[in-house]
Amino acid sequence: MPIKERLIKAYEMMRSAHRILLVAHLRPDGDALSSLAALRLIALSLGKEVFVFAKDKNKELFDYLPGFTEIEGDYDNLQKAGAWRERFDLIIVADCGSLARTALADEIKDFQKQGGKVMEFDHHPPVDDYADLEIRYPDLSSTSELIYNFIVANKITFTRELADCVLTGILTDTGNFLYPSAGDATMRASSAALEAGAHYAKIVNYTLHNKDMVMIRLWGLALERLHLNTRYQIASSVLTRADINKITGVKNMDSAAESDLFSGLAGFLSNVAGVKAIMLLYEDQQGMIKGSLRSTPGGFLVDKLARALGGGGHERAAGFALAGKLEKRAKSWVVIN
Ligand SMILES: [Mn+2]
Repeated sequence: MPIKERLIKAYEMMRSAHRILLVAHLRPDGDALSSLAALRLIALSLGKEVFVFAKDKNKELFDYLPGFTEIEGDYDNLQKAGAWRERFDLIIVADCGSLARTALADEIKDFQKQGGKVMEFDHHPPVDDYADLEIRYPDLSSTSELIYNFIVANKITFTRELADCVLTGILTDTGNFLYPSAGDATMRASSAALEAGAHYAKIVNYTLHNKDMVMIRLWGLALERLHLNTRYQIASSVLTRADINKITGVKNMDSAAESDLFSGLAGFLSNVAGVKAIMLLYEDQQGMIKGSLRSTPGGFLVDKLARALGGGGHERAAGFALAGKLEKRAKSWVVIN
């Protein structure tokens, strides 16, 4: 089904629902919160009852988003009000590659068994196939950009409040337009948001200052290890599983959260001047080495290199996985089997 048809179908599903539960991934980032805030406004404008949930929401970050205080972060409060199937007839999951990351996997499966419908808006690569209507576009910068497409396809009035949501999500997931994921369509969506009156200064202030301590420490170590291969003009860095476990203090970080974290870091590293590309290697929890490749402005395209290493992706942002471990030698890091 082409994207436009899917987006129109999604709006029809929202219109025919009465009580909608909106869910994003746990510890929601700006894109997840913005997507929820926008979908909530749209559902309310259709006269629906809405409940919004994202486990462990940070109560301070992005608190200017419309309806921010209506986003419930406490699992117990979500459960309090009784049987799900009676309370909701549609669940919309946003910005969440895996069902587990909703923190509601059992509840959602149960809800579907009882005839409830689930819809998904996302830009992550697929993990679980569960939604009755899946709207997944990994080419887009953010779920918020997808929501913008949803607004346009259904001729929903693009209010200033919706514009704030769309711009916040895009800026969060593109590192303020710095990552290669910010394509032409992203820029057009952002300019539409600005034209609709989005509060640019306020939003940028938030999206620039949203890095938590764990992220900054990981970035710090990656920067410290940044190494230049003068022959190929590639800057690279490595993070071992031991580094990641030590800094995050989490033994089993879920793979979607981890891939968000490292794609942000790879995007940030792609701002290094004077090199053609960057490569970030880290050990994942399955004993594989994940590689993220990003081309720098004016650098070379990285999709072919990724494919040569058994991976894939886009011209400016690609990746691969290798079996093995990272080991430190006297002068450099090597991949061993
Ligand atoms: Mn996102």
